[in-house]
Amino acid sequence: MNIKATIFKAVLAGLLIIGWMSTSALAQDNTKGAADEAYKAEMKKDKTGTNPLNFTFDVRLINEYQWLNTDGDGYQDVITLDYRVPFGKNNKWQLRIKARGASLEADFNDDGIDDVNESGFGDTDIRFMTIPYLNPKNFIGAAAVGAEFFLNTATEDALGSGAFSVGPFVFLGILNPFGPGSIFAPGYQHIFSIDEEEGRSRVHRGVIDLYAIKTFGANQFWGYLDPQIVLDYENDIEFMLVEVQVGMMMDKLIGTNGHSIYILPSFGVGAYRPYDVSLEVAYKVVW
Ligand SMILES: [Ca+2]
Repeated sequence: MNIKATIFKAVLAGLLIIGWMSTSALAQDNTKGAADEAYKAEMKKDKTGTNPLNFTFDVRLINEYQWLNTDGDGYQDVITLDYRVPFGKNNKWQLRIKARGASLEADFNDDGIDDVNESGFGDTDIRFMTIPYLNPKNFIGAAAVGAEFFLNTATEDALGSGAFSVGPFVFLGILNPFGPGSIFAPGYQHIFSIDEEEGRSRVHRGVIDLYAIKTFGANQFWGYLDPQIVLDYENDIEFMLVEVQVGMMMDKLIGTNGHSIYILPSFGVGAYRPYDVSLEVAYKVVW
């Protein structure tokens, strides 16, 4: 059995179902408006920046340190500036920009000599997203779609993909599956390059994302689990990344409005994992 073909068909079927839901959502019942308003009011109080359906102004400064899956020693430190802004009529759209600086040091063949030792700017991602379907009363409360553009901005070959890629994506929002303040958001993103630098590989991969979040204490604390299955169609390999995040609002400690911090360990699974473990810390401001 070809697992990738099966997954691809399942994703296509999912997209068709979402399309059908979006259309049928046009035939709204009278109570839907009230439920939508209640949900939106609830989201307005949430400054954790953890609900992917909640379009806020949002800036994050993130530092991630990765212990790479190389035969010899390999480390990468990535600093990311992540900025999100709602736009369009009724703020129906969200724009997210991620710009990176990276420092990479790796001995691929374990001869004690670094094969790469570079630092500079990394690639930049720009993502557009909207929520064509929202019905908080239903089991599947929302469906989001969008596209991410991966720009080839790295100043050193080792720090980027060497390609311009596009990644359309879709995810569902199952609201409050583990009690109030929780969301399960399974999604799929299909990423492919449309232009590569000479000598660089094509990019063609899929990412199955299984994001599950719960907030506690009236949106003061949160924890999430985000397993991601990466299907590299170009190289015919798979691996998995499992992210775990715990975070807390800082407002009551330092008298701010919408400031928070989090820590995010991530674990690579499978022979082709890019890193064994990574540790991310971030400061975030939501308004
Ligand atoms: Ca080496």
